[in-house]
Amino acid sequence: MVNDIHGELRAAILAATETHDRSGAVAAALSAVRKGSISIPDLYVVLAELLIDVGASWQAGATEVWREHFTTAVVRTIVEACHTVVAEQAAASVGRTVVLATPPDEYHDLGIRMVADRFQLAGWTAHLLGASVPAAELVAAARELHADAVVLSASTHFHRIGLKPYIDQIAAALPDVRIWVGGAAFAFESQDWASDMILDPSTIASLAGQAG
Ligand code: B12
Repeated sequence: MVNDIHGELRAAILAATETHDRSGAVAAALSAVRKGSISIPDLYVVLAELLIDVGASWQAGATEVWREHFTTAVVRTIVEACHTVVAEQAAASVGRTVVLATPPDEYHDLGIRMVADRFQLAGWTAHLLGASVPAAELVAAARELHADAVVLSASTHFHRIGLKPYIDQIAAALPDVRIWVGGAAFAFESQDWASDMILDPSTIASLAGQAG
């Protein structure tokens, strides 16, 4: 039943993007969330899977690059349109603050945008800095915003490797701040990483005791 609803919503969003109907895609997603047919985290799983499929289709030469970009842009609009619902549905404050970003030159930022909402829903104060943030800027933000945790995302092998020296700088400057990582680059290769540093999104609701 739940999978039917997810499948129907995915088909509606896909049909709208195929006819270049951004407003229709946003309306389908928001109405499902507002009706309670799907939770925000589950909507984000549907959107992520849709983008992975569109990316695979582009890689196979079946989808032109502009269509992949267009779908990404529509998904971004849906996620931003969910902001008021996220604020309404957020749990009571757990008194913890997280700063989220991607490291320099890592421009895949939709995943970390979704993760920021999952922290907010779990009662955290979540400050998303966005993509390609230099270490010194991240440290300055974490200090000023009194962060208990820094959460970073990498989507490519290249940026996962670059995260190591980046994290070393952040950890040296912020020894009391918890650092977690995640993203598509960790899905298949993470053996060089301490397992308690790689964050499983399904555990976000129970993390407050592990930071700060
Ligand atoms: C959209 C996209 C782009 C867009 C990004 C737009 C943007 N602002 O985000 C653009 C066009 C800019 C782009 C560029 C490139 N891309 Co690209 N891109 C994609 C695509 C199609 C979708 C990515 C996406 O948004 N997915 C949806 C989001 C929601 O999923 P996600 O990021 O995985 O996040 C989910 C989870 O991973 C998790 N998550 C994410 N971060 C974190 C962090 C934590 C802590 C936790 C707990 C969880 C978590 O939460 C999300 C929800 O479930 C993928 C295809 C794919 N298979 O993923 C390729 C892909 C990621 N790109 C790839 C590549 C190679 C590139 C380029 C190098 C291409 C090029 N030759 O120019 C450049 C690099 C740009 C750069 N310097 O960063 C490769 C990476 C291969 C690899 N493993 O190294 C992929 C996999 C395509 C492929 N099959 O080759 N890309």
